Amino acid sequence: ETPFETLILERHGQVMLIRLNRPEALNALNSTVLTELIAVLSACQTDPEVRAVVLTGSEKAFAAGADVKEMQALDFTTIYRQDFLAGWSEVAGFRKPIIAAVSGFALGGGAELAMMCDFIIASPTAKFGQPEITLGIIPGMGGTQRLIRAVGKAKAMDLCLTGRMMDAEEAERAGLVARIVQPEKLLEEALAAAGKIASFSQPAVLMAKEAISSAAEQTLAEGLRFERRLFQSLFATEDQKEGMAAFIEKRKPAFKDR
Ligand code: CO8
Repeated sequence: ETPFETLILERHGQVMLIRLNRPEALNALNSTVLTELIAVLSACQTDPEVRAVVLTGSEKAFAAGADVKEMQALDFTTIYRQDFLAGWSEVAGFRKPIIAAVSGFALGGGAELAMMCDFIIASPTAKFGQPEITLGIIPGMGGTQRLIRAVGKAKAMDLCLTGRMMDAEEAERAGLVARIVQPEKLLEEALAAAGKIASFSQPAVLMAKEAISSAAEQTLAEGLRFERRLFQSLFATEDQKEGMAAFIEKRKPAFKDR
């Protein structure tokens, strides 16, 4: 009943589960996926009933990259004039929490899409890589920028220059993956994490995401000041009063997002 060609949507309480669904192409990201994903995220952004998102693929592949068959015939002036791939920044700009649940291949644009999410929960079968170099190109939606921030220069260079894949364990050790969970528990754990996040005061959740996301873009001094201002502003909310009163009274808080 989903109106989308490349996505399957499932509501789990206040969490929207988005499944990439192009099994014939290992969920390769073509322009339809981009258009549909932006439409869904934009709807999630405005829907007050959606408080967190989980993005996943299939057991075999989160996404095996940009769609090579779609890209093959493109030439420079065409993709430069349309600013090819610029649309993906809308995914990175999604303001509510979004968790990537990764099983199988997360390659090229697939790895980059996972890195646009706030954190990655992976099954032991997950394989991350930036194989663009093997195609005569380089990563184009953040691979050279987000990967180095996640795993440091040594591994970012290694992955982007050799095109090799790293497994879930290496990715977790390197800081790319937040948790590894058994394949049959992957979605359950990602949905539980998203559900937990959804239960907290939304202003605090959004500000936590905004503060952490800004870290890469400013100096430490500016970042600390930004964090402190956001922190201070939360004392203008009823939820701060409620959260602290509930703690002291040893009861569950009833947050109102105000
Ligand atoms: N694009 C299009 N089709 C793909 C892609 C892809 N990236 N990956 C797999 N497929 C297709 C295969 O062509 C195949 O189709 P068919 O049955 O019609 O031949 C089907 O999916 C199944 O794939 P395989 O038979 O190859 O499956 P294997 O299990 O043997 O191998 C691999 C799995 C190792 C993942 C292999 O498919 C592979 O190497 N895929 C390409 C990976 C790759 O190079 N990805 C990087 C693409 S470049 C990129 O992402 C640029 C980033 C810029 C951002 C763009 C964002 C939109």
